[in-house]
Amino acid sequence: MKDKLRELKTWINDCARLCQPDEIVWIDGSQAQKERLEKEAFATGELFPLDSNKLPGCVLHRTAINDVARTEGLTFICTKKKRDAGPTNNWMAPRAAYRKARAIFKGAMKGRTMYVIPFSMGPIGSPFSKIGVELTDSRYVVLNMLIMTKAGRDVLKYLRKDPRFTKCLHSKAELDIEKRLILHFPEDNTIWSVGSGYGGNVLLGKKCLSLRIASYLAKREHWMAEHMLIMGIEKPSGQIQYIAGAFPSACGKTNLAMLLPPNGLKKKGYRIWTVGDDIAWMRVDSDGALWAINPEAGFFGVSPGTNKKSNPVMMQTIRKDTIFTNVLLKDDGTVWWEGADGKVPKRGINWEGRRWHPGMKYEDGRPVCGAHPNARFTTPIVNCPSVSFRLEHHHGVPISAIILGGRRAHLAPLIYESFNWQHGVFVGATMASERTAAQFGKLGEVRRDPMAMLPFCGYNMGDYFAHWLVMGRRMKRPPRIFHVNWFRQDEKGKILWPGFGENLRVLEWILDRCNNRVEAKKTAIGYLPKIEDLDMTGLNIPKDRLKKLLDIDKKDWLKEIQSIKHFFAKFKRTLPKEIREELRLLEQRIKSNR
Ligand code: GTP
Ligand code: SPV
Ligand code: MN
Repeated sequence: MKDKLRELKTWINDCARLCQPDEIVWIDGSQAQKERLEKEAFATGELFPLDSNKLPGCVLHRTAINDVARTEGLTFICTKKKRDAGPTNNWMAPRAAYRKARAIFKGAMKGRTMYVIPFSMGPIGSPFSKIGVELTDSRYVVLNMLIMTKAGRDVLKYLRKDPRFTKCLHSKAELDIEKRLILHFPEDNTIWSVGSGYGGNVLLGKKCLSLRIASYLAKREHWMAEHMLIMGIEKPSGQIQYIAGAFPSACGKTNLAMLLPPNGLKKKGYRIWTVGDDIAWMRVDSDGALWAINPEAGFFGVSPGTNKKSNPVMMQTIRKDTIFTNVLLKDDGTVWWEGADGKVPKRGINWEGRRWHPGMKYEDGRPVCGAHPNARFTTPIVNCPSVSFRLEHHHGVPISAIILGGRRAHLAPLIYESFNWQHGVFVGATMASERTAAQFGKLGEVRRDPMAMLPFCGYNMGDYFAHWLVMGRRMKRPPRIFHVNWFRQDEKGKILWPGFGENLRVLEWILDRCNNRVEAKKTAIGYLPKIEDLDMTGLNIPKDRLKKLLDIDKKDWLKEIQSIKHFFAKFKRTLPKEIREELRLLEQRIKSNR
């Protein structure tokens, strides 16, 4: 038995020699150990308890002020050849990367405990799943990983059967942005993260393993690891169809995954089942269709803007067993964020740990927020009232449609369908969105974000597009690919579409298309709905606004084509010729008004 874990133990010893923790503690997944860690974290100030009547099992955490979102500039793909990381990733040679990080890891855990977290992404023991082990000196990381993954002793059983695992090493070190690195070594199945305490940088099972490393493995093993929500839509007949949706960070995956049917459509009797809100692992099954699992066990969702109106299902989910990060602490031991339900509190302690009141300003006049715009909650998926009964099924769910989208104030209509899989891959490859608070950088700037994977693809994105094309050929019944835009604005900057629950009206059309139940209008960019085919019962939107939402502006599209050309130029010869051809065809169709 012992032998089977030899590789694991040798690696732990090597890391301990480097980081020099005072002690090593194995995470067993028990309630008793979790409570002990919480108590210790209260004592050190890593966590704050919240009111146990109003928010049972909930705690608050604050990150360092310069450590509130993923730092994409400090995130690297470390492959032997630079070409294999591709033009959209930061690259470092593995030897140089290990050397640089080792200097920061050296002695970083002195005076601290190193926790060993064995975890499974996906149901333990499913052939779909992947195992990782994270070493960390952060109790906050341990407590989050216990929610976000299947972590603990049970995982070791499977490691004894198959000793392969992703080696994940994390240390907060000094939480110094100058000494922060998020390194991926796909060729070694290894992740090293140092100098950060923010979720996306340090919960190494999430973006680092389940997207960057997994996307690399997926290409080799012929499956797909995608930044997608997964949801089921049940009709009154009992038929459930599943869709997967890729939207960039903070563009609405969580909201859509647990949508509540709007009043006007209630009498149709739809029911929504949530499978996942962030990551989908998808394979072609023996029936020739694409099947998906959510490898995660929790949600790490954006707090600001979450309320009973925008996401009532999530509001029910986060009433217990939740870790709140960077929100406002109220006097009564509960929490608040901008866009929460109820009145704005008169005072509190904000995400920076400062005494806060509404209207407060920094010296330079900027408003002081109660919660950071990228404040998040970590909450178990099983607490979600709409959680899918197929969550644990080792086959996952069959995907009928893939929807892609971003924040586009202009250009992209509310909804369109691609002509076929290859055209759909082109639509995905040319996705773009305005920057949000989920990543460091200038808000609002439009950036290309293919398949919402720009920050998460663990290899050359040109090869990634080619992989999508290959996957399409492997499927007998590939899902249809759609593009949506909930964020289109009028000339005055007002968002035209009410969004949230009302998005079901668009999903209805998508499913009707998948079931061959509705005709569409063929346009230069794809198939668009006829206005009368969108069920607007109970929603008062003037016809000319709907027209605007579905409008294709030739001038804007010609500009877009230039911008796409500019983006594609980066890929040189790695851009698949099929994708280049799709761009040529689009330009031709737009110019000839087809
Ligand atoms: P990550 O967790 O970062 O991957 O993000 P996500 O894609 O899950 O984003 P989330 O669902 O948390 O959405 C974040 C923001 O999008 C919030 O500010 C929401 O208010 C807004 N949002 C979500 N759905 C809609 C919609 O249909 N319309 C509009 N206008 N805003 C929306
Ligand atoms: C995202 O930014 O896409 C997230 C949050 O889902 S994080 O885990 O920080 O990446
Ligand atoms: Mn995400």
